[in-house]
Amino acid sequence: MNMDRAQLNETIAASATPPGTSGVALIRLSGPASKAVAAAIFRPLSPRFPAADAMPGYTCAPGWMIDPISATQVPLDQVVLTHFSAPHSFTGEDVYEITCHGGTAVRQAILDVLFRLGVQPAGPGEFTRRAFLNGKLDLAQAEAVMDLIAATAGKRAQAAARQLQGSLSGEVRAVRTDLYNLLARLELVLEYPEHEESHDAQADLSSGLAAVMAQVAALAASFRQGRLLSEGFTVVIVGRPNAGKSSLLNALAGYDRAIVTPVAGTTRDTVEELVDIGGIPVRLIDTAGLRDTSDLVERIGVDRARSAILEADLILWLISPPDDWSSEIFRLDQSRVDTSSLDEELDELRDLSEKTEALLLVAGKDDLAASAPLREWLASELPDLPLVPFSAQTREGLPAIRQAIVDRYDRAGNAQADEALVTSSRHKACLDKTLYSLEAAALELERGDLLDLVAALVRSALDNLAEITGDLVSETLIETIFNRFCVGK
Ligand SMILES: Nc1nc2c(ncn2[C@@H]2O[C@H](COP(=O)(O)OP(=O)(O)OP(=O)(O)O)[C@@H](O)[C@H]2O)c(=O)[nH]1
Ligand SMILES: [Mg+2]
Repeated sequence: MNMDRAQLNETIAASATPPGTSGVALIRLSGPASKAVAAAIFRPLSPRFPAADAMPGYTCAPGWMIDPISATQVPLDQVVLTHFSAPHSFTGEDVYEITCHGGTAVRQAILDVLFRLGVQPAGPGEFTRRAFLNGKLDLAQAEAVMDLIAATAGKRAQAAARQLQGSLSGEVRAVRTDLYNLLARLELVLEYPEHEESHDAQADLSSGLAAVMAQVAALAASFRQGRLLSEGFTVVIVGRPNAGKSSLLNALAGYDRAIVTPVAGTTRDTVEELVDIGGIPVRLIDTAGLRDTSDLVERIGVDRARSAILEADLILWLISPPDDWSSEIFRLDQSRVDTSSLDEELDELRDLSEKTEALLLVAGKDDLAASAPLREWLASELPDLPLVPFSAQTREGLPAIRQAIVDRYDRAGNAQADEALVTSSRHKACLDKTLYSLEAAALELERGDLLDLVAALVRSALDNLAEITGDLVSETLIETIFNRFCVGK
């Protein structure tokens, strides 16, 4: 068996399915030697099926994996081999995918044979990196592949699929074309300042530049919503000890994530859980009940709760009937309600509602008799705050809380299904730099005497945009991006 060393060195393999036991697993082989390697290790099941190196692209064949180096050539596994012929493959190279049985030993035996033949183990993201370097995907699309794999919630997966389809790249390219046109006209004015067209050109250029800036600004603004998909929409549950915060977290998470007890001060540290609510990846954070305390551990917990409030995209403030409002009192005489224990909390809520709109009041333990007067009292004291009654026992109010989370997300933006949504902070930073260069260009253009500088600024904006699609990126940046991938992708 003769195989080219140099070609083998550029040929990679890895398991594309996760470690552990599964029905089947997928091993990918890509590179210039993959045809020779596949032919050496694959025996078609019957003469009806072609040898690996005779398979046309986009076809598959059943057969046995063997170890061509061993004398006995005992079969390792029965597999299905799929071939993608260069350049019509994911990486753009000759690719073979081995669908083998998903046992740890079987998978490892096949990989061992490949590596012993001289194939290199693929690094993280190496298949996608090759796809990018061979022009099969641009950088934003390659990053979308990673997002698709990472997505745990529907809307994030949808946004990644749109990006893979080229929604963001398309918009960026359209903006770049507009900028190239502007640059061409600008250079005409620079070259022939006396040309009659040059006199009207300035106003035209200004309005052209303004239009491009509006497009870039709109894309950058979509990150307000896009960020919520990539980083998770942070919902923080706060309130006094024993209000039922952990019970609310558990109800939203769908299982007993946090400890619930009748002891006030059960939750000390913040408890976090990632859940999918209406397709949105939501980071739910349960916190220690807010109160003054001499307990050192609890005090740190309360500080953490207060910092969590600051990073919340939505605060669920849970307030439940105080323990001393026994149902007996209400049945006998509702006028005996003593709200003084809630005064301080009311002040805090009023303060907070002036600072943020992302606040939803949840009237907890709505199954208790004391809940009706609490709700009435809250509605009269805080008429402008949205209020949802909730009971962890009856689950009443849960759909309304879920809906409030979705509404809050929707209010962050209004991404239509076909619009590009910027979900990556790297893309957002590139757009911000672009906008900064364009704003400076617009200012210079208005002054009108340094048109060279305007052209230079527009060129730098073009470079900033090219970083998004990877038309202009450094080796280091490519390295950083693809190293975040998993092996086998
Ligand atoms: N009746 C009723 N009891 C509830 C409800 N939610 C919670 N409780 C009870 O209230 C007590 C405290 O509940 P938790 O969920 O632990 O309250 P918490 O706000 O997390 O308390 P800390 O962690 O101590 O701040 C427990 O005994 C719960 O069973 C509810 O909707 N109705
Ligand atoms: Mg708790």
